[in-house]
Amino acid sequence: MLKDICMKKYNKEIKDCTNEEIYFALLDMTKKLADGKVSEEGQKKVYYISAEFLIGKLLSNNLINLGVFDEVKQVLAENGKSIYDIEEVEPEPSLGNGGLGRLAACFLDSMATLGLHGDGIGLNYHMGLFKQVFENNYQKETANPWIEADSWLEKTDVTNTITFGNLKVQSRMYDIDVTGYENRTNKLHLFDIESVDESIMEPGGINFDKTDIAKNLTLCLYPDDSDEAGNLLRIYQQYFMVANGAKLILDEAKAKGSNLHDLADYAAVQINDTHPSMVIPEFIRLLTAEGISFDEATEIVTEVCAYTNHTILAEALEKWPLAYLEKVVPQLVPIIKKLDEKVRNRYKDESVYIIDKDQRVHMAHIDIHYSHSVNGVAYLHTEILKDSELNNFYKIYPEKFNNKTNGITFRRWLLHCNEQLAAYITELIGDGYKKDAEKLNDLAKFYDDDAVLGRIMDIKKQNKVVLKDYLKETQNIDIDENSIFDIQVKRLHEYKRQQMNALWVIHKYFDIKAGNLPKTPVTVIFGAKAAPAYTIAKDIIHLILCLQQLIDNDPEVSPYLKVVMIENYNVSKAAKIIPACDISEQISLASKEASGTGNMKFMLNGALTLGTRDGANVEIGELVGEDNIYFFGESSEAVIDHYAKADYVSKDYYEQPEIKKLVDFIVSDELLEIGQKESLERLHNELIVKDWFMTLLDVEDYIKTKEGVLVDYEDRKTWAKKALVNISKAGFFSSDRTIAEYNKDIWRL
Ligand code: GFP
Repeated sequence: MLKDICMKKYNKEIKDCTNEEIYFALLDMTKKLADGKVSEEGQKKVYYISAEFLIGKLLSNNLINLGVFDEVKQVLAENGKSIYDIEEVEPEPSLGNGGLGRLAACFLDSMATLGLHGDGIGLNYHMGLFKQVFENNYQKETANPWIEADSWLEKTDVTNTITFGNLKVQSRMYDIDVTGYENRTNKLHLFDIESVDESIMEPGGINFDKTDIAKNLTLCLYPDDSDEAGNLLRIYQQYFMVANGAKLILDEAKAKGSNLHDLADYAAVQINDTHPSMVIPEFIRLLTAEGISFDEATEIVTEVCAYTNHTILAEALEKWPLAYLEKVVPQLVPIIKKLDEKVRNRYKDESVYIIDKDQRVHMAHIDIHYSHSVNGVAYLHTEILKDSELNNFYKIYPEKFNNKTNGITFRRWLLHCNEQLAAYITELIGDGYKKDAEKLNDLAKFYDDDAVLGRIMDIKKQNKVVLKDYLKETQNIDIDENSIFDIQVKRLHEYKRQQMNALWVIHKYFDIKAGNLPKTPVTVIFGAKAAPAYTIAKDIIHLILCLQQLIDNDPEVSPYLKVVMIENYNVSKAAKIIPACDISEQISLASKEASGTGNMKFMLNGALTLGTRDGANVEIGELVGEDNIYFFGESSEAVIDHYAKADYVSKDYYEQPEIKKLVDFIVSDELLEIGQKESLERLHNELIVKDWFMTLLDVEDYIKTKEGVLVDYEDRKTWAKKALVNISKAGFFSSDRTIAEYNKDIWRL
């Protein structure tokens, strides 16, 4: 088929085509194959609405799911081409920020794989989040355009006029095929404005006139919200997403025969975090306009909608000033007020009101009152929601609360990113695990098989070489494949505590200087983007980059320790980094990481977790057993207690000489010579006087535990066994399992 397409499109043989030409030919081929797999519409359909879909590059993933990857790879090889070179041609859409968006992408894959009719609804951000570049050891944000004339996006005929206060914009829906693994094809619907204007972006940066909504609405994900215009723009985006989504959902239901009173028999809507929460009042607006009473509309919507909470951080639970909503979506304000009134009539407890005394609208409260399901994303997280964060709601609606521990798609995070390991697993236990991930448990019979353990370590080594070559090529960085790869890749946030890992680096630097040389050198790899307006997060990146430079230039230390900050960490880079990892850093302050999904990707690829008892780490620990994971740090109960009593004083920890030495190194002459004084001093001060996420509380135990991990690595056979235990127990974390649970308990398709 590829041969024919190349002939028809370029009048050339495959061998004579450029990589770009082959990429576009494969794009055509994949779309055709995917279209052939669109299955019958059932009566009921799931709509997963999300501000982010971090889908990553799609070519290889689609080829795998369509069952033609090996064939295509071989045909290309026969023609002197490499699928991996072709992959490089594809631009990566940056339609997400971190775990939240990547989860949405994994879920789309699993819905299609399980044969569920489930589509995604989101926005077509032309510049995505941003592209991170390092300049003077600092993060700089630049635009990240990804849409080409020919891409996965298919222009559809679906258009709407969306009305805000006194502004109207024309929307259009674009579709991306979501191919299931040997199953149906669903759609990701991305809405755009017809009048978007990329030329309003400041050259080389990410700023633009935030008030020019008709031009900027779908330019960027998470535009800077440090001022009113930025907040209003986010509300414009959110309403634009849900207004188009709600219209689509009602149109599709009606086309299938719904009289709207029975909407719940036709549609299940999953609200991913609070960004899409306005879909609830929007549905009510549309249903009442069709003659349905307000009360009945509210009941219908509650039956249709379900809400997923991904965080307990107060700052991340959106609260929009009513005045802002009045400016952007005045048509929703009377509905929101009525919804609030209903709550006030029923409950005395002010903490569950939708509109608070400062006239701010709590979006999550709309979701909880007017959805039939509220779920957390890991066992511990859901328990914390029930017992503390959302306890007042749990007391009212115990039946709504449920847990759905996150998962990852094994197609991308094993079959694609670690072909060798996948092939070896198939050799050992057959390929049943590709459809039923729990079959990985069959690897248990090889725990003590030296030959198998040896192969597992060999494959790891080869993956380390792949990463080494990639870093050399892309960032001109040299790393040693014989060193221990200790990796922390995730969004930059103080609660995820990259700063604590940096303190370990400082500790190790001192240790090596004192002559305590590690048996095996250590390469500490970070990858993280910081939100543009999050100053301390950017200071942490600055510190890491300064440490990288300091150590690189120190011949005493550099043979034993290396720090690497990956530039512009994204899905494609993750696919190269994760299979090469030995130690997976999951070191958030206990209670703060709702689940984590990187932790699952690393274990599946045979890395051992060094982590706190937080999020899904707890479940990983239960599955692999305490011998096969390294836990440290205070428990979530202890941390929650510290917050309740407000008794954590970082200064008290800082005064301990061992800790003081590490923290003060941030403003040492050595680092000030490399870095910016203002930035390093700010971070230093933050750790001493605030340290809201309690770095200094856990740093001592972290260092002690990490040193123990390094010692354990010296016994390679035992290490390999632990790695194999992790791989064999990862089946539970397949997003196929998660999606099956959503369907059974919430959507009921
Ligand atoms: C958020 C939470 C994570 C969680 C994901 C998906 O991700 O703990 O695993 O959502 O539920 F914080 P980030 O966007 O912070 O990575």
